[in-house]
Amino acid sequence: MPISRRNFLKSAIGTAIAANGLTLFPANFAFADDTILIPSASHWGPFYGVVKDGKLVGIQPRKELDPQPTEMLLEGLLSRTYNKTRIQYPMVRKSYLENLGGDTKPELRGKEPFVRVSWDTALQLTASAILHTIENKGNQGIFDSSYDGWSNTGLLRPPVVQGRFFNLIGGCSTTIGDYSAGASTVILPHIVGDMEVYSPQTAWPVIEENTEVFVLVGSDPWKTNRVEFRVADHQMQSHWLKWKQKGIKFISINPKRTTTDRNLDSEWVSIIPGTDTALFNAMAFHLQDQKLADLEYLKKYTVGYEKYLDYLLGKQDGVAKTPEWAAKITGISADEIKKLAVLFKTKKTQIAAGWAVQRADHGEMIHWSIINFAAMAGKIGKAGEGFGFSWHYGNGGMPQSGASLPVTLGQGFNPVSAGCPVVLQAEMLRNPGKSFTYNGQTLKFPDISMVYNSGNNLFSHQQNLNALIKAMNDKVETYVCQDTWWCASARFADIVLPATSALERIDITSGGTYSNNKVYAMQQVIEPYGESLDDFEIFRRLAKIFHVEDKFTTGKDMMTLLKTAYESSTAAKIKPFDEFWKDGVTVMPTPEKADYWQRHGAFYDDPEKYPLHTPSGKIELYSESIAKMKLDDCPPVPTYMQPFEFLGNAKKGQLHILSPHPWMRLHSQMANADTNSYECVDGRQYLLINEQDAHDQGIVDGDLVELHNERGALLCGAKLSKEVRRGVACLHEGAWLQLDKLGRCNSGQINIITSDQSCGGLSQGTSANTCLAYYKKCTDPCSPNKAYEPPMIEQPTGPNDGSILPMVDLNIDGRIALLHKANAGKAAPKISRGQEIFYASCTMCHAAPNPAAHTRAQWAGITQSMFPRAGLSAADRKLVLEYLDKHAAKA
Ligand SMILES: Nc1nc2c(c(=O)[nH]1)N[C@H]1C(S)=C(S)[C@@H](COP(=O)(O)OP(=O)(O)OC[C@H]3O[C@@H](n4cnc5c(=O)[nH]c(N)nc54)[C@H](O)[C@@H]3O)O[C@H]1N2
Ligand SMILES: Nc1nc2c(c(=O)[nH]1)N[C@H]1C(S)=C(S)[C@@H](COP(=O)(O)OP(=O)(O)OC[C@H]3O[C@@H](n4cnc5c(=O)[nH]c(N)nc54)[C@H](O)[C@@H]3O)O[C@H]1N2
Ligand SMILES: [Mo]
Repeated sequence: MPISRRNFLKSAIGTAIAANGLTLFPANFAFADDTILIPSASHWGPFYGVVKDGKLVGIQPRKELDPQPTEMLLEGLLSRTYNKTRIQYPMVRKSYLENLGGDTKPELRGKEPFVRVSWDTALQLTASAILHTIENKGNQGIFDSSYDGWSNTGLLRPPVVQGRFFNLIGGCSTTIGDYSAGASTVILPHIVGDMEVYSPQTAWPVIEENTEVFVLVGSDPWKTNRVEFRVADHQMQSHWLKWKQKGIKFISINPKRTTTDRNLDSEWVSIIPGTDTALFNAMAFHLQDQKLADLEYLKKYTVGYEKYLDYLLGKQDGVAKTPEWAAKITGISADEIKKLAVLFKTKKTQIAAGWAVQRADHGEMIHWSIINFAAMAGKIGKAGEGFGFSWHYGNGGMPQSGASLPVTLGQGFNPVSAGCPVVLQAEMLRNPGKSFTYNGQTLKFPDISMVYNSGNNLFSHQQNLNALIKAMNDKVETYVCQDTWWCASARFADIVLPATSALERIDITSGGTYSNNKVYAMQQVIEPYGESLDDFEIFRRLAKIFHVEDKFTTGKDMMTLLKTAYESSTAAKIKPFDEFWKDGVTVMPTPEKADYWQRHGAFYDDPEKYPLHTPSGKIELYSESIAKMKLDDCPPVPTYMQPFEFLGNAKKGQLHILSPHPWMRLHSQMANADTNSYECVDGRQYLLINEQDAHDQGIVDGDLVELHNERGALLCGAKLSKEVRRGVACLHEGAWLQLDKLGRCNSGQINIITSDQSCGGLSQGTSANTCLAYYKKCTDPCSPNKAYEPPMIEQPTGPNDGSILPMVDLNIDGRIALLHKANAGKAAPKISRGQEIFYASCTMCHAAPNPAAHTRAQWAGITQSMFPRAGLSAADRKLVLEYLDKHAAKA
């Protein structure tokens, strides 16, 4: 039974125990002589791999660095390493191999067996497909779907090396924009001159000293800080608990109560999903109505107040945005809205919003409406007050060390400029050449016939998976997936290249996303599993086939690259590389003044000297730049617009299904680990559903539930709760896809029912949280969930290792020679040092990999938090800014 096992593990955590082959070691455990400890680091935290006879037998946390290691680190990492879903050998889908160059029957993807082949064969087939695409469509015909997927935490993680390889052979089409905060990263530079979502937050001690009310808007830091894009170390919890003890009042605006709320005793303000913009506008209206708006602040720090007021008062649409108006939309009473507005105005208030609110239809509006409210209340930049959109992420609020981090090989410059917003992949495949808008530009979809995916799980993270599968099968001739496990993205592929897990290779990384105060060694803990190869090595071999190996590696091996990277960072001044490598970590000091840092504080103190990087230098309550774009769905003030699906237009029998990020996984990562099963109901993703809603359909705790709408259907397990709003249910994203014979996802993968309509024409971000579905008790499951089983595999008919090449002469060398000949006349573009550094280091920091994506002023704002994340020295920063200045969009 999952529950009793978890309790058992919890109670036994103080001693070394063995249960079902799983061993936990406490921090001070004394090991026998035949056991070695090898330091490494992961998204889940820093650790020692405990190795005996060359086998990983356990994970020992590093409590001195991470006071609260999660079960994902302690148990999940081990159980997924030797999981039956590891990909052991290169594989090719049967019909693809048998009908090479002919009808490869893409409709059988995910349904037929794979055949084991040798690395040579797999890479020759991959190279041939790349060449075939370039010969027929040019480099733009290849789509790198890897965006900045989560994969592992190393410097040389798959999206980096994949980008680097393709850019050396003429480039490829790529994704545009960001998944996590796609709407806000585009709009906020227009409003406050920074993306805000990836920026440092006011330092923890400043909150402790000053703040009286802390508002969480769709934010659950206890959960989302469990993992980190680099290395989680769970520093935030003790500070937040101190705030609670000190008497800071926490208010949580959310359709569900969260773990954070339980830890902080937050007051729960239950809201109808997708309506927060109406709430903040109504609170702004109330400040105006009660003569509580801070007019002096508005005059000194903002522009556009009059125009925003026109909207609030309903000058154009005849609808005043009163608390009564918002009460009907949000499900929060008018009295409560008024009370909150006055409380936030009269107390020292910090408003912390998460990102799920903007992964929804009209996602561009929500953070903006919070900013306008906070400005009207006169808060932004005052000690402990204002807004912050990254409290829930990367230890937001941790004082900043100011250290520079290791920098190594980057993606380099991509000669192909075509791309596709992350969520519009299926639409792109269906509509080559069709135009779309993005941040005021009109761009065209490329014509794709090959997709290469490494280190991200697109058959998990993309919305409307049925549409994606169809578009892939109709349009994509070859789909290559390079992954470590048999997740759905690998199962649906034609060619599968097994990557080692991060425990089976070397790399380095850093910790404390916003503090940047640690550099970690990722030593190789165990030998590669099966025939898997490092991502770097896979692309090095491909680069060799294409005669660009020297450029790919710069003539250096991994260890030399890592050492050079380390030596470029502040860490090298503290500890020499060899010592660092042995210890596994170098901690860099944080200056005391970092404890006093207030977000937007300099602007508040002296707006003339430290203007925001907006056209006006101030907070733009109304944006002229947005107005000029004339987008129907992105007006120039933060406007509440009815989402395409929400409870306000739901049919009887429908629920609003939210897809929060999972507690016990990192998206789809660890879905195959034992730890995931603790949360599952009968092996499937659980659905958190309101007791009354469950009762209406005769559903009891633990029942199998079917969710369905016009996009698809899935099966999941009911967990009844009072802590989720009526009409709303939560299904964590990231379950692995397994379609049953009725086409329903048997595992509970949310994206079979979500929409791939973007949130709006400005940003084309995802609208994943805008989703209605019918629900019922399921009485006809076809089988248990088989998502976490390996696929069918056939042994090849030739020698056992599959080393025979198919009967077709691929003529790789001849075709590459032709390609080089065709390109011979073209001079290589001259690249400035600033451009080189930008493409090497900055483009992996969530900023658009294109200098024309932002104006000069916006870059000046964005780079203030981008440069520290990229770990650039002062001299390099200057060079990059010079490059960006030259190529930025016109204001
Ligand atoms: N409905 C819904 N959908 C969402 C979201 C939502 O809120 N709701 N959130 C969205 C967001 S914000 C994000 S960031 C995305 C996340 O989407 P992804 O970044 O795709 O998420 P992961 O599941 O972490 O996928 C990482 C993949 O890399 C593989 N991998 C791990 N290590 C290695 C390695 O060393 N080498 C290689 N080659 N592969 C490796 C893993 O097996 C896994 O398949 O999902 C998005 N999708
Ligand atoms: N454990 C864990 N941590 C993670 C991740 C993970 O997969 N697992 N993923 C990481 C990544 S890539 C990202 S992008 C971040 C995501 O960070 P977020 O996007 O902030 O996280 P979510 O869990 O999607 O949503 C946070 C809260 O928003 C609430 N919410 C949803 N819709 C609404 C709404 O309309 N109004 C209001 N007021 N609230 C709403 C949800 O109920 C949830 O409690 O987390 C990161 N951290
Ligand atoms: Mo994300």
